[in-house]
Amino acid sequence: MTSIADLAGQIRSGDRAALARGITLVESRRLADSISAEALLCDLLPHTGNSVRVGITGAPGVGKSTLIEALGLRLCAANRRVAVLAVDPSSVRTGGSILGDKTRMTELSRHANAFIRPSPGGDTLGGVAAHTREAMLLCEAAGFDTVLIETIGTGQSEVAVHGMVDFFLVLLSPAAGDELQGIKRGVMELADGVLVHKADGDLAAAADRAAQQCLLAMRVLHSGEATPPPVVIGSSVTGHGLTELWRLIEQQLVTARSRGTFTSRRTQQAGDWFEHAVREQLLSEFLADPKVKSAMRQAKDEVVRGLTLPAAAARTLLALRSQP
Ligand SMILES: Nc1nc2c(ncn2[C@@H]2O[C@H](COP(=O)(O)OP(=O)(O)OP(=O)(O)O)[C@@H](O)[C@H]2O)c(=O)[nH]1
Ligand SMILES: [Mg+2]
Repeated sequence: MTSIADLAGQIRSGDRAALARGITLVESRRLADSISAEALLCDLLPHTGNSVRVGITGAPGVGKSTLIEALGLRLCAANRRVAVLAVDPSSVRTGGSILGDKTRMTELSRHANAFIRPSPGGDTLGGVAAHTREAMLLCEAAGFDTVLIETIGTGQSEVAVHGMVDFFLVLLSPAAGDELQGIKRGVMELADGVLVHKADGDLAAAADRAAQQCLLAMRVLHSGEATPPPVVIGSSVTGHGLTELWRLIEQQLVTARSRGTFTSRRTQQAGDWFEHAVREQLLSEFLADPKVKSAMRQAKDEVVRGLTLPAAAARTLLALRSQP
């Protein structure tokens, strides 16, 4: 069996099989594995942080995976090392995965400079997202300088992905006029940039119109700021607009670095993840307590029968913590 120190060394040397094993370790729910995973992450922490982290979201079918494949191949051709990860809320429910089942990103997955990891399974979105963040750190330690994270635009998962990336890109389809109403306002507020996708063939004219509409919407949403997040047009089928898109992302990050907001955003994110971890650990330790488990069943029964108020029952339950 490889020791954690050996595994860390192999990951740092860029060994993909070791990286995959490391990610499996951080995703594991076994207690012994979580202790090893923590040791591995601690070992590798000084070697993380050196990548451009980009989150990509949008409604199902808007072309997120196709964009990642097209963009990823261009970046790999330019000698960048690209890791692709996913936070997929549907995997929490069904055990499926947006990257694993639907789109295999066949060409990118074969490229020597790329590493693709489907979404981890898990009980909660918070857990899946935390694992994806840890997988991202391992990828960075393995020398990947670009991390692309795909997530479906449903609301909660965007907030989680926004909380782990430097640039959050929202994809809209050329029918964005209707779509803008469907996509939650909160998601548009999180966007660092918007790509009106599938701007090719018959859809090109509609994409132009959608971009104009979106620009107006972004101006309203960000009326207090000097410049609203940019809106661009592109197609992963023709490749049109993709060079400009990446140039724009890089430019935004250069500006963020010079203003200090790049570092402050990452600092804020790390603090938020810490608080999240405290909450998760408190909750799981509390719920694992046998005393709590049985009291919880009884309290729940009383609540559903209308004998106790939920808040009062919760307070009684929490008071068990301080009892020996
Ligand atoms: N015309 C056109 N079609 C595209 C483009 N990009 C993707 N598509 C098509 O859109 C469909 C969905 O593409 P995906 O990349 O799987 O979309 P997705 O957003 O990853 O989908 P989910 O992961 O299911 O949410 C596929 O049939 C693609 O071929 C594009 O730039 N132009
Ligand atoms: Mg996809």
